[in-house]
Amino acid sequence: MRSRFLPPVFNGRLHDARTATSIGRWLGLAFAVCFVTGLISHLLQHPPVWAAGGLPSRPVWGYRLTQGLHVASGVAAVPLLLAKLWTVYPRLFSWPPVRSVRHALERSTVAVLVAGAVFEVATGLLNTAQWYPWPFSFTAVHYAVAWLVAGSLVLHVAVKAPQIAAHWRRRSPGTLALPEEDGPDRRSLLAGVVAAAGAVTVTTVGQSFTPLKDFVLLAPRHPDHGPNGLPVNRTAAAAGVGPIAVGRYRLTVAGPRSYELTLDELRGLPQYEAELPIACVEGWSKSAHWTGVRVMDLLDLAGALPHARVRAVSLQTRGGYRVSEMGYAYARDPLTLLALRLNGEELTPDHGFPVRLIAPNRPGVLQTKWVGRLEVLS
Ligand SMILES: Nc1nc2c(c(=O)[nH]1)N[C@H]1C(S)=C(S)[C@@H](COP(=O)(O)O)O[C@H]1N2
Ligand SMILES: [Mo]
Repeated sequence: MRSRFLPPVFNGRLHDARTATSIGRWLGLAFAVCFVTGLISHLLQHPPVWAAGGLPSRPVWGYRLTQGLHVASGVAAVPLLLAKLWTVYPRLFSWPPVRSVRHALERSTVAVLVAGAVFEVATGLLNTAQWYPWPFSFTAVHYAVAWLVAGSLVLHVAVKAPQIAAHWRRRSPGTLALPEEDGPDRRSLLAGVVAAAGAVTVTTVGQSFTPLKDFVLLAPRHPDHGPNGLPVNRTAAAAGVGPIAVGRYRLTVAGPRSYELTLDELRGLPQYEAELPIACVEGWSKSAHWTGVRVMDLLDLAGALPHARVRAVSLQTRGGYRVSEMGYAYARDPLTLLALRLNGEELTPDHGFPVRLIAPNRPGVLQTKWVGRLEVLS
């Protein structure tokens, strides 16, 4: 039966189990960091009802750190995943394609793992470029497939445990050449892969890790580019928010004792300052200096109960990020502001003039701009 189809023969070191394991552990580490930080991001953005109230508002830089790690590990996974796939692709041609039920199950797990991993890395990367060339909801699908990848990765590691264990004992089973030591070719490949992962990380991580901002050659954003010295994620024009007439602006606080404030009245309330980052889920973050009114003071004026949840509603009339909710830990944090000023100047329209929410340890998508209404819930 093999006369018509002769599968290619690969017996070099670079395609053996040892190389696959060497690259695999770095890839596994990147995926583990990506998965855990992704879960944190999902929890903070879409908390289950029972957790929503008490989500921690500290440390103030928490979300900035975890989301920065999420994007950095995802970016580093690109060259690692490509190298890993190149190392193992000869197995696509292994003959016969299925040897047993167990083998069939193992291969289908790997198929799910490869498809899921490529999907996660590719959609995540496009997300950092704010490009969504697909019809489904990015967050929901990226999150669901992450579980698929995590599950098939655990199975894959379990199935490959003997090879992995042998790797740590510095033997290489299942190869024709049985190399006892690493040859120069394998060392070069590993060095090249690690260098590529390092290079893509260093040239992108500056969009979140400001000390490396001068190296952000491959990142979609530079932390210094934007009005008020802060990048803009969605401009007022893109959000469909026209010029806001100061004389007509009112902040409505709806609660047990509802009231309205003009912009001048807001400016007349005690002003507080906070140094807080915007940490965008699309992969950039930057700290900024905010001045404004404390949300807790506005809630006290409205007679809100201490554990009340709060909803901030934007003057923006359409779009997914016009509304955000916060539990009491955020609402009562003295650093949670309705900001009027940013880095010593009045907010620019693109940063949410006249008033925007800024709270510690929170995804950027929830830092609602152009706030017109605060609602005390339950
Ligand atoms: N009303 C409204 N608020 C919004 C958004 C939006 O589209 N509409 N975008 C959010 C996102 S995704 C981020 S990262 C931050 C960015 O704030 P900045 O543009 O002032 O940097 O604003 C958030 N607030
Ligand atoms: Mo964002």
